[in-house]
This record gives sequence, structure tokens and C-alpha cells, in this order.
Amino acid sequence: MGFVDYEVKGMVGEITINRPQALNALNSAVLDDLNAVLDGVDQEAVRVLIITGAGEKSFVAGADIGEMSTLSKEEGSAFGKKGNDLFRKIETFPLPVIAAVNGFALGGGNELAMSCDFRICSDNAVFGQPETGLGITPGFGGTQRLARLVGPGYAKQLIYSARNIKADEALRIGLVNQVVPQAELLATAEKIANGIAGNAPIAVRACKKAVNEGLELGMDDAAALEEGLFGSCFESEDQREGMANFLRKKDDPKKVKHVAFQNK
Ligand code: CO8
Repeated sequence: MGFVDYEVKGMVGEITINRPQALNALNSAVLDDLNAVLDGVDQEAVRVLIITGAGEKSFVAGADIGEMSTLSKEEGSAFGKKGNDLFRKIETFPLPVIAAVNGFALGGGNELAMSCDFRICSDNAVFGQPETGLGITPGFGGTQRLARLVGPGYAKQLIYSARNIKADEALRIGLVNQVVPQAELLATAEKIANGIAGNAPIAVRACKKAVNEGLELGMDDAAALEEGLFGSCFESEDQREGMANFLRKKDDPKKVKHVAFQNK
């Protein structure tokens, strides 16, 4: 639809920001389209999402500078909220979301990637928060998520200096998990996604919740959160079958089989 394509391949949903004439920059229409695609994801059939950008040059080159250039203070705040609400929706989306960063991930592009559960990138990827060079702050979560991901010292240096970094530096500071040749990016993301999709969905989704929400809590409360989510997996068909499979295999190694988890 519009500026965002969506394709389901087996249990993996692939979302592509598709506005290559502007290096996939995020204007209001792109944000609306992405929101609508997320609302349409069949969360029973699809187990993992991948977000990438169209073309070989850019993941997302930021929020649309032309659209932002004439905003008033109130309109600026409203645009920030629109992006923040959407990226928070991705961050808290029940399914794991992988960013496959295929080029420039600047400003709102880096912020979109950081709202995903983790990032892999192509070797031509460039990351940065150029906003202070444009007279604004990052506004779609960059000041918050970058500091949480790479630590406040590195985040502040990158944001204050508006310096872009290449894939190898992004890997070194923990902004991305893996760097691969451009031609292998999507296949690598799909392989990772399919690996996750083969595990018990109830458990994977509970793990996302546990990590995300636990990071906001003190350790005692975080441990209690984990206990509740751990307990919630029991009595599910997938827990029973997953464990029974292991026990069968112990009795007789020939009984080892792949468990086709049913999300029940
Ligand atoms: N917005 C709008 N158009 C863009 C953007 C963008 N962010 N990035 C690229 N484009 C457009 C260019 O204007 C150009 O269009 P045209 O062909 O019509 O002139 C086309 O994409 C191709 O771009 P270039 O010719 O510039 O391509 P280059 O290869 O020469 O350069 C760069 C690529 C280095 C990525 C360069 O395009 C660039 O620096 N882009 C801007 C990057 C940037 O500063 N991004 C951050 C924007 S600010 C932001 O994201 C804030 C988020 C929070 C907002 C909160 C609001 C309150």
C-alpha cells in the first residue's frame, strides 16, 4: 500500500519502506502507511517481522526535511508524537521485529531501526543522528533509545556531533548485531527470522515482554515479572509438546523430531 509494502513469506512478514525517490524518508504519509501495515499484520499466522528499505542505497534517510522545514513549535511536537507513538508501537509489538538496514539509517531512520528488537545491516550501511546540524533534536526516540543501546557517553557524542558512523563502528558499539554483504542482507534476516519463528510463539512473545518491560524495573520487580511470564507458558500445548519431545528423545534418540509449535 502507498509508501510501504508488505509481503508474507511463510511465518515471516516483510515490511519495506518504499519511497526511494527520497531515500525512503519518513513523511506523514509514510508514517500513516507503516501504521496501517502494522495494524493489518495477522498475528496468528505471522511470527516475526522484518523491516527494511527499498533499494540498495537507503534504509531510511530520516524524517522528511522538506515537510518539517516550516513546522511551528506545536506542529513540531505533534510530528514528534506521531513518530514516537508509531515507533513505540513497533517496540512493544507482540511479535519480534528485526531491522534489516540496507544503507542510510539517519535521524528517523536510525530511530526506526532502534525501535526494532535488533538490527543487522549491509556493509554499506551508515548510521547517525544528524539533527543538531539541522537545528533540532532527535525527535522519534533517538535521545532515549540510542543512550539505552550504546550507553549515554557514546550516544551523547554521536548526537552532539551529528557524526555519521559506518557499519563496522555500529557493530563495535553494539548498535547492530551483524554486518553482511548487501546481497546477503535479506536472506540473512529471513534465516534469523525463520529460526525464531520455529520456536514456541507464546514463549518468544513472553521473552520480548520480559526483556522490554524488565529493563524499566528494579531487579526485584523485574524478577517477579519474569516469574509471571515464565508461569504463563505452562499448560500450553507448545510447552507440553516441547518438553515431552525432549523427554521422548532421552528415552530413545530415534524419537527425536522437530516440534511444529502451534502457538497454543
Ligand atoms: N528528507 C527529505 N528528502 C530527503 C531526505 C530527507 N531526510 N534525505 C534524502 N532526501 C532526498 C533528497 O532531497 C533528494 O531528493 P531530490 O532528488 O528530489 O533532490 C533525494 O532524496 C536523494 O538524496 P541526495 O541527492 O541528497 O543523495 P546523496 O547520495 O547525495 O546523499 C544523504 C544521501 C547523505 C543521505 C543525504 O540525502 C542526506 O544527508 N539526507 C538527509 C539526512 C538527514 O539529515 N536525516 C535526518 C533528518 S532529521 C530527522 O530524521 C529527525 C527525526 C525526528 C523528527 C522529529 C520531528 C519533530
